[in-house]
Amino acid sequence: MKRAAALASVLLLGASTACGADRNDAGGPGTPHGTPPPGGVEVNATVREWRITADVQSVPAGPVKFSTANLGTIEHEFVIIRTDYPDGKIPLDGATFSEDAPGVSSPGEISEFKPGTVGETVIDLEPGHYQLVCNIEQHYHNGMHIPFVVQPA
Ligand SMILES: [Cu+2]
Repeated sequence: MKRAAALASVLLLGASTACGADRNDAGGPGTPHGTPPPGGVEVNATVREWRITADVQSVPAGPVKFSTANLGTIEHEFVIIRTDYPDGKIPLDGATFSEDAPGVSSPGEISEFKPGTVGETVIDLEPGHYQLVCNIEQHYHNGMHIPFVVQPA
């Protein structure tokens, strides 16, 4: 949402074959990800029906680059939610939850992106409890959420 969303980009999967287990491809041509923000960290995540994964469950506060692959068959989004609600327990308002309800806020997201693509965004995160979710109708209810913690730097 807001300013962070403007930084989000979507890349085609397969255009990033240089990004393998070896993260040592920073800056090379044709390597759209694998480059953490200065002083920050990168989180590699996936979305699909009806599951979200991330390669780390916590990061230090500061700039965090999310690179999220859509491995499903339909569009998904990837929303960073700050909340103290337990994982999966944010109260729904119909088929989604309000991202600015009491006790819920979103410092950023990758808005809906297509199957077979990778979305990216860099977000400056403060210490706290978070969830990484898809808030398309019914997707949170169907299981697209995981807990995420930002530690004091
Ligand atoms: Cu979804």
